[in-house]
Amino acid sequence: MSGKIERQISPANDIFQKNELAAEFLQISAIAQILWDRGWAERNAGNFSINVTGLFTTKELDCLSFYPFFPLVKQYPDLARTLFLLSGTGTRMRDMANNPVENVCFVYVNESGSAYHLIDENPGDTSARPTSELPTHLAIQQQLLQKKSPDKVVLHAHVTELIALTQLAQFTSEKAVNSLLWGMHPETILFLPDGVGFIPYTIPGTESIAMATLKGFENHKVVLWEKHGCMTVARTLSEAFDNLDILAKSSKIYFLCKSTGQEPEGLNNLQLKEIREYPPGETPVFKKPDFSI
Ligand code: 2HA
Ligand code: ZN
Repeated sequence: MSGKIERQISPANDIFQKNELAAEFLQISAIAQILWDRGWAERNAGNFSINVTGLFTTKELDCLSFYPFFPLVKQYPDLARTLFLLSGTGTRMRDMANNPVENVCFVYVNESGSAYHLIDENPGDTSARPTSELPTHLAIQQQLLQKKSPDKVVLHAHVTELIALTQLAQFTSEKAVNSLLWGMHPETILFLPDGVGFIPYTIPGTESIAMATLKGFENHKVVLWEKHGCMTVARTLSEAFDNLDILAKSSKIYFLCKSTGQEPEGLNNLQLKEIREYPPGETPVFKKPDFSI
């Protein structure tokens, strides 16, 4: 490697040390720990991407195009010159919690969106390569940019309670699964009024799951992958976790009720309608019960 290029790429360590990223790494560590503790990230399950382009100057981004590059199977023109922090393939969330820096990598998409530069703190044998779900992450991240969405994070996890739900034939449709999830707890429709998308079982890591997921995210913040897990988009990793947590709660309530041998009642349509009609961001004011009769 020529001395000139070495000098130009030496910011690798600076990138990992950048002050603005410290808060990201802290959040990654905290959320990875929770995902592990919940059992939503067995072995190397789960992955995430965070668009961190806004934390870097144009000059800093320019230096990244000297890193080794890898062609992409598909072109993502709207991701040109964007920088992502991604979980590394094969990494474990429990290790991520202890040492996020070692378990993530930076991916900088080139000028045409046809390849990415891999920025790794430890180039060589121990290099972290991006998650196997890279095509899905890039497709969703591109869609978020196209929609001018404030969401910067995409998170995939194996939320046990939701996977169990998709094992039950009666919930393998968008309508049925949303009706159940909304009915089990008022917070679900309050925070996820668009409900979840439902993707019938597809092999993970493929272009076809990426395309189906993309369609699901046209109208939802969370997409369920039948018998596998789910994916969510949010402004921060913490908020992404919240989306999954809320749904897991609803699902758990369903299974708890069923474990008594009874069917849960669920919130009725009027109750759901009332919650929907609260102006966004305002504390719901419940109508006083009428005791006059
Ligand atoms: O990151 O969960 O779907 C590993 C997976 C793939
Ligand atoms: Zn998975």
